[in-house]
Amino acid sequence: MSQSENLSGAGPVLVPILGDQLTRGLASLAGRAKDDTVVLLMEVWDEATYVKHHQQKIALIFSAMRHFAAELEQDGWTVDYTRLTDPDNAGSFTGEVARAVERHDPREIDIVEAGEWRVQQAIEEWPDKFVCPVTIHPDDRFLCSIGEFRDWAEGRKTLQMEYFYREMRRKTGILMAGDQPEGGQWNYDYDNRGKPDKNLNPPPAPKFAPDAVTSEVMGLVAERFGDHFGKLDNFAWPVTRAQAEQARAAFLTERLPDFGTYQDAMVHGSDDLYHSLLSTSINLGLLDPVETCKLAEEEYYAGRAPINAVEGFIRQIIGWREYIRGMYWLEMPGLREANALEAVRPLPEFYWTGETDMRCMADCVRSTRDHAHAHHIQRLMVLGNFALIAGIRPQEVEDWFLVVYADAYEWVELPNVAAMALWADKGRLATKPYAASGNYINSMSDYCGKCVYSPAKKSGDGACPFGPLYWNFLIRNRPLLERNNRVSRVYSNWDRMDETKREEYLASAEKILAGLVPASEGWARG
Ligand code: FAD
Ligand code: DLZ
Ligand code: SF4
Repeated sequence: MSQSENLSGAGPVLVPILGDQLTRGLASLAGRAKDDTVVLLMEVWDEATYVKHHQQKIALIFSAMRHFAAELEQDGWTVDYTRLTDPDNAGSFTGEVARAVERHDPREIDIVEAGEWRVQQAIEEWPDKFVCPVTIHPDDRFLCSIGEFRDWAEGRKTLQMEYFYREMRRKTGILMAGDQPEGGQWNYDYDNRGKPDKNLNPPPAPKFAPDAVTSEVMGLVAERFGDHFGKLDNFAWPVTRAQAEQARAAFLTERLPDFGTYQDAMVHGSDDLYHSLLSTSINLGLLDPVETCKLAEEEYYAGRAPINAVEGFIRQIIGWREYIRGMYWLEMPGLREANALEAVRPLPEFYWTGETDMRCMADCVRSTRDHAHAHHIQRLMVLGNFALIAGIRPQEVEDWFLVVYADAYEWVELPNVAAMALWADKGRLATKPYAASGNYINSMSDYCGKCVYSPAKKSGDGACPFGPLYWNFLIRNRPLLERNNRVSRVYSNWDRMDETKREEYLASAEKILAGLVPASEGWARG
C-alpha cells in the first residue's frame, strides 16, 4: 500500500539510529521532544555478516551501541533496543524498523542518511514500505555535505584533495590568520617524512579494559562469530564518548607534538607510534571531527605542539576524511566495480594468515589480526602497495580491508582502497599510483634489516619481492601509465637499464607471482 492511501500512525516519532551514528546531537534527535520520541537501535545479522568483519569490530560496534543506548535512557529518552539474540529479530534494518512500526504505531520516522550506499538504498525504499512519512536528514556531522562536494567537483579537471582541503580550512577558520594559512603555508607535509629512529619512544595509546557490557558482547561475538578473522581477547577500544575523550586528550598532550614528523614511519612491533587511534571513535560518532581539530589547533596556539604536527593532523580530518567521503558519494555505485588496471590475480592467503617471509607484510598482518588496526602507511605502502604491484583483483582487496579494520565502513574504506591504494579509478583521486619498491619501505621502516629478503638485492633468490614486482607492474601497465607525466620518468630509467638486468627483474617477478598461494574461500564472505 502506498503512503498516500494511508493515514500515518498516532504514536510518537520513531528515530532509528544506525551503529555508526552514536552522536547525541544527531540531526534526527536535534530539537525533538523526549516524551514524543522512540529511539530505535538495532543489532542485526545482515550488518554483522554482509562481510565477515573482524571479531573486534563487531564487539566494538555492539558495545558502543549498548553504551550509547544506556546513556540516552539516562538522559530521559525512550530507547527501543533490539539485540541480535532477540528471538524475533528480523535480521535487517528494514525488517527491524517494520517490527518497530508495529510496536509503536509512529506518526513519522526520522533518520539520518546512512554512511554506506548499500544501506542508503534500503532506507530510500522506506517511504514506499511504511505507512507513516519518512524524513531522511543529511548527516551534518560532516563538514561538507554530499551536495556541496558534488558542486565543488563539478567541472574541475582534477579533484586534488589539496584544493578541497583549503576550502575546508577557509570554511572552518581552523589554522587561518585572516584569509591566509597560519604560518604562511597550507601544507607542511615536507617536514613530515621523519625516518624511524632506534631511540623513538612513543607513549602508548590508552587501552580500555572491557567492562561488563563489552565482556557480554565479547561472549556473544565468540559464540556467533568465532570463525571470523582476528583476535578478540585483547580488545581495548574506547566504547563510550567519555573513553574516546580520554583517548583524545592523551593523544593531544602526549603524541600530537611528534605526530607530523613520524607520520610515515613504520617500526616492527610498534603499532601506534605517534598516531591518534581515534578513527574508530570518530567514525562511530563518539567524537566530533571538527571539535577534535579545534582542540589540536589549541595545542598549537598554546605553544605545546608545532605547526607541522597540528596542520598534518588537521589535514587528515578536515582534508582527507571529508574528501574521501565526498569522493565515495560522487563515484558510487561504479567505484565498487572499478578496475582500471584490469587486475585479476586472487588475494594471497598470507593476507589472512600473516604467514610470509616478507617481514613488513607479516608485521602489518599481525597488527591487523591482533588489534583490528594498522596505521596509514602500513595500509598504503605495504598492504595496499603489494596488492597494487602484484595485480590483485580490487574487489578481493576491498573485501579484505572492509573486514579487517575496526574503523572500516565502506564510505571510507572503498575510496582509500580502490582509488588511493589500487588506482582502480584511473587516477580520479590520486594523480599517480602509489607503487613502490622495497627501497621506500626500507627508508621509512626498520623492517628490512632482519628480513630474509634484501632490498639491495634486485632479483633472484633473496631479492626483496617488492623490487621485481614494482618493475613488472610498471611494464605490465606501460601503455596506460607512460602517458602520465608523473610516472613517465621511471620508464626512461627502465629503458636505460641493461637488458640482462631487465630480464632478471621480469623473470624474478614471474616466479614470485607464480608462487603466491590464493586465499581459501570463506574468509571475507560466508
Ligand atoms: P591518524 O593517523 O591519527 O589520523 C587522524 C585521523 O585522520 C584518523 O583518525 C582519521 O579519522 C583521519 N584520516 C587519516 N587519513 C585518512 C584517510 N585517508 N581517509 C579518511 N580518514 C583519514 N580510515 C578509516 O577510518 N577507515 C578505513 O576503513 C580506512 N581504510 C583505509 C585503507 C587504506 C588502503 C588506506 C591507505 C587508508 C585507510 N584509512 C581508513 C585511512 C587511515 O589509514 C586511517 O584513518 C588511520 O590509519 C586511522 O588511524 P588513526 O586514527 O591513528 O589515524
Ligand atoms: C558494521 C556494523 C555491524 C557489524 N553491525 C551493526 C548492527 O548490528 N547494527 C547497526 O546499526 N550497525 C551495524 N554496523 C554498522 C552499519 O553497518 C553502519 O551503520 C552502516 O554501514 C552505515 O551505513
Ligand atoms: Fe619487506 Fe622487502 Fe623489506 Fe623484506 S626486504 S621487509 S619484504 S620491503
